[in-house]
Amino acid sequence: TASAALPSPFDGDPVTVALVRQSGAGDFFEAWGAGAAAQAEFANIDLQVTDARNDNAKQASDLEQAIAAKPDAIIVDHGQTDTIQPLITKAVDAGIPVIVYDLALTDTDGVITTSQSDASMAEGVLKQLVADVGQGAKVGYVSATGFAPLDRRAEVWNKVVADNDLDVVFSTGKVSESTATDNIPLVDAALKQNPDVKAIFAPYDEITKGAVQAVIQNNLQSSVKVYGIDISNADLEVITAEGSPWVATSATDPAAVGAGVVRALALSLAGQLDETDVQFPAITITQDFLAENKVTNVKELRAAEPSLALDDVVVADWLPAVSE
Ligand code: SR1
Repeated sequence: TASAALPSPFDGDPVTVALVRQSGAGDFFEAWGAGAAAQAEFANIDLQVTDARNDNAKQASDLEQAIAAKPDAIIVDHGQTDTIQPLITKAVDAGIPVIVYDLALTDTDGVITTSQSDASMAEGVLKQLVADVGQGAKVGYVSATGFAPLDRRAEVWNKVVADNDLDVVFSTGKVSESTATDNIPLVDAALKQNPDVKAIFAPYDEITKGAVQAVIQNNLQSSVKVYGIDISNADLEVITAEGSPWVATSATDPAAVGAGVVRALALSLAGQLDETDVQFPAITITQDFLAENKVTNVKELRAAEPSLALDDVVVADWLPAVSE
């Protein structure tokens, strides 16, 4: 229940919001969607969700249909600039408020943009990588291009590689509806060619899990460390397993971020959002921190790191952070 009465336009019939997603698959996206739904329910928002399952043409057609339905607002979660930008412009021209999460736009006029602090996430975990394996070490990179957060993390990676003379002996990776499984054979092949690699940067937890599995099946877990991004219960199980090569990750609580995106939209519709770009801060989590604090799941991590709740980010008396 709200501690303060909801302001207009949330004080009458439910506010209709279309959430147009590129994909809802995987730990991060499932938790993000649940957080968005919980915050929407709190704010009297009727959230109508479409999931394109990584089919960019379908996401474009989902967005076309959302615009035609004239909702009170649209949230676009991830997407390809080429296919989505023209439709964002169309929605703005039609007077529909639009907020995007993790989407690179060429024209942000009239749009609220949101993301995690991707640069600091990558910096946090790569600082640990360089401290662990040293300058000039042989390293591997597993990611994909064309996804805004991965492209932002790649910029940091390229700089860290150059600044520390890291020897990148392989670059591979893909995003799909089965990202973890699909990356295992890619990293497996790369490791068979380069068994002397010292570290792998795999900056998306589904990809990280695939990389970890490939390291283990090549029996390289004592010589290859893996650095990831994101966190979930399944990830924590992998990181905290005895002898796991996944030694550090930078993360938000994805449910808190999904909720935060809905709050940013709600504040904007109420005329109370002062910014047009909202960044959700992340933390870097090491295997040692988890062991010291006896953290084995997200609930325990939230207790150990209360800042993950984002309960001071885009909030109001009438709109506290609600992600469960
Ligand atoms: C395919 S892009 C995957 C990333 O987007 C989210 O924001 C998560 O952090 C994930 O790593």
